[in-house]
Amino acid sequence: MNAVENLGYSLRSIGKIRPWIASLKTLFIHTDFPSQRFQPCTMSMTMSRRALITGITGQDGSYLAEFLLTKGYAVHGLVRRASTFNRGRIEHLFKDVSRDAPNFQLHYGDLADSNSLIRILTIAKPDEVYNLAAQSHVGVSFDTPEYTGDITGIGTTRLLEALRTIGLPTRFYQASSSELYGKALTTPQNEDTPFYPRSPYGCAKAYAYYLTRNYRESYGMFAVNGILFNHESPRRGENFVTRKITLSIANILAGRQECLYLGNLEAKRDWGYAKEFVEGMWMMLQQPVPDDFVLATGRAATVREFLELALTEARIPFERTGIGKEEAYRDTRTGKVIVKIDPHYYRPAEVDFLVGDASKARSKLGWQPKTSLPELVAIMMEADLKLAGVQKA
Ligand code: NAP
Ligand code: G4F
Repeated sequence: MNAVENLGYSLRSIGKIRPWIASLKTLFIHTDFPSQRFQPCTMSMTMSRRALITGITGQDGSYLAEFLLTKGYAVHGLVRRASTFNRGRIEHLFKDVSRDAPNFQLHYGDLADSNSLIRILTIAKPDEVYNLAAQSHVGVSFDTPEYTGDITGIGTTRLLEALRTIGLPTRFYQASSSELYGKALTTPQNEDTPFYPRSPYGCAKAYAYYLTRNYRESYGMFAVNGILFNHESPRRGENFVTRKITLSIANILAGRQECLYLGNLEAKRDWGYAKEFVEGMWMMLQQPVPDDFVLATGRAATVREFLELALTEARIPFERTGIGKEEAYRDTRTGKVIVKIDPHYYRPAEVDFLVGDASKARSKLGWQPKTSLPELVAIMMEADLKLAGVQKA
């Protein structure tokens, strides 16, 4: 059964299990006592726990779905309709779906559509919601500020309000971002560092961050923010800088691409491995009281350093020429220029330097990143070489 057929099956099977869901209704009675709303319902201790992931087709959503399935969760995912296939990262998860006990179901919906959120929450009745869906590209948010605000900001309101309206005692995770710190006022950044967002994306995430806290304080909801620094993987979107670099290098070696065009090489980021970060999201929802946490590696590197690590990993000998917009990287074996600057990729306002302090997550959650930056580059480079069907130079 492929992913599309499976969604059809999932939607049909929901119809079949509806009476069963209705019989569970009393287990999710809304209570006015916040402390009681933090208690998991008795039934879900004996049954598999249920999670809803928005953004399940994205990098983090796909790793989180895998992680929760291995923990025995029934995983529901919100997917939006696209004219092109957008389930490549989760297609492999359909293999083990049993018709009698589906543990992985997708539902059509959109963060722009409140009714779809209410419908999906009513069907899935999740113990935990992970709100990972967003227009997540910082550069693109300058071109689509209103849309980014609608999905990345107001989308969170729609989901929290749907949960409040239905009255589920669900625990809620909001995918907050180190982009909140923007033009960072202190280094390294932790949970107490003031925000200074530098893009429509950062502003939308700031709104969603405060709204999540507001629902926690106003309605006693178990709603938390994970303030995550950049995390990458072979599943990273192809127009984020790390993946753009590893995929382009592989395509250049395969003879499918001449040159890699980049913007600001001096920006510094705290890059971790996405697979390790999704575990931290889950840990935040298992705490006795809701709280916000930073997840980061605590080390920073420039885009240039990432690029040079990737070229070295692909065994391409290189030399740098020119400065500023004229800067270029030449493959010294072939003499060809393989990296150039394209100012098109400069942003109207840049975030120059982010590095996180995750000591609170380490002491309270026991969360710790394990993969070093060179190891991460090697993982991504190897995956993209395999995808392009080439060996190192
Ligand atoms: P991603 O790969 O870009 O995935 C974004 C997901 O959101 C995709 O599944 C996308 O669906 C979905 N989506 C977009 N618009 C939607 C809409 N209107 N309705 C429903 N779904 C929608 O992002 P990611 O890297 O996994 O990041 C996950 C979350 O963490 C995002 O909120 C991001 O802003 C945040 N974050 C990421 C990082 C990082 O370094 N990766 C760091 C901090 C915070 P399609 O597949 O259909 O496009
Ligand atoms: O890879 P990026 O697009 O990631 P950015 O802007 O840091 O945002 C990512 O991390 C955030 C966490 O801090 C998330 F919240 C967000 O959703 C996203 O996942 O750009 C990284 C840096 C920037 O300084 C950018 O100007 O790389 C620089 N850069 C240089 N050339 C480029 C390029 N970025 C992109 N995307 N493409 C380039 O060609």
